[in-house]
Amino acid sequence: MKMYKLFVHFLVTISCSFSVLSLEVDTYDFLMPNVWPHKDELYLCTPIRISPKHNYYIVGFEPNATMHTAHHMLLYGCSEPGSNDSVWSCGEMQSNEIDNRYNTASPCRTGSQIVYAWARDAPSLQLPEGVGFLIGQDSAIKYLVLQIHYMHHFPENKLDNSGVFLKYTKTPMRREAGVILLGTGGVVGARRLEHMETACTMREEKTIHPFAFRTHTHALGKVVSGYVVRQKESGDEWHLLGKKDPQLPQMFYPVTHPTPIQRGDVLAARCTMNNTHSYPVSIGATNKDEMCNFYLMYWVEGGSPLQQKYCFSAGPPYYYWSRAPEGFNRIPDLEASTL
Ligand SMILES: *[C@@H]1O[C@H](CO)[C@@H](O)[C@H](O)[C@H]1NC(C)=O
Ligand SMILES: *[C@@H]1O[C@H](CO)[C@@H](O)[C@H](O)[C@H]1NC(C)=O
Ligand SMILES: CC(=O)N[C@H]1CO[C@H](CO)[C@@H](O)[C@@H]1O
Repeated sequence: MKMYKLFVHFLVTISCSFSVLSLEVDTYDFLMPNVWPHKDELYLCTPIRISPKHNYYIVGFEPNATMHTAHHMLLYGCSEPGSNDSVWSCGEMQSNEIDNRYNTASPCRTGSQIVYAWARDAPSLQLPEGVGFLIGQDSAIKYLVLQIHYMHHFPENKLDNSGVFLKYTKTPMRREAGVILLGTGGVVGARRLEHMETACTMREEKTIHPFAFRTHTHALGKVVSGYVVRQKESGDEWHLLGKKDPQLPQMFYPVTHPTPIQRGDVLAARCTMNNTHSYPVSIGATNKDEMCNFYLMYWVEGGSPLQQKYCFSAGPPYYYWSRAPEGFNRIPDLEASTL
């Protein structure tokens, strides 16, 4: 018996070290090129172009930043970057203020998707074993763009090169990672507690394995929750994928139920917004507007991720789960809006 255990242990050790050996992982230092954050609340972006002649798989992210400089970092995959500059100002919340130092553009011009998020005081997420983000030749991701939010300006002559060390390999990974973004349009009426909701039935012949989620709103968001809904004769089953207070660091957290999602299942998300203002607030890109986003990160076995990258609804007052074409029942009204 002892021998057997030892043997098993030996086998496991060997196969582990083999997979580590056969997987040649390199590191790319993706860092800000000595930028000077000259004012408060500055978002800066810097790009890298991926060689279009090769496939690469990102298998890990190691933040190289200190929390008193970078408030958050986001890594975007793009088909085209927002600018051809080596650094540009890329706040999600565009203001009308003209920046005299950096040109202003969004992180991506086309094909935007978030592949990594880091926020201060939060642990970094590791991709599960055998999972990689495909970039380059056979991927829509031709560029990676690093966005850093500098909350406070730097003194004169002090430069920053925070960023992320990308762990990547050319060895094909059997599990490809992908992200689907659920979100809404719409308006939150004055002094109103509102539900911004969306849902989409999965139509592709693929099984996706969710492993992480990220929520995003501006100031009015209280709770953001995401579900997979299985519609059965006996009633809808709502399985929670994740739920978060969007005022906490907005990074990827492990999903609550890593249940495989198949064709016919429905993905659904709700943002509970509390508008304490005396005026309505709409979904939009400035800091006076709101957002309602739930990102789901998943892997697929032996194939490409979903072609569907987004699941958006018109939001309130036009769309609610209770009036959705799926004809939902057993909506977890309380659970979806409380932490
Ligand atoms: C970047 O340069 C390329 C090639 O000159 C051009 O096609 C593209 O439009 C430029 N992108 C931006 C955002 O200006
Ligand atoms: C919404 O905001 C009001 C005013 O601050 C507060 O009294 C109320 O408890 C809030 N509701 C929720 C659900 O957060
Ligand atoms: C902020 C931080 O951790 N910076 C480090 C990033 O990595 C380089 C080495 O590549 C260090 O010198 C920095 O101190």
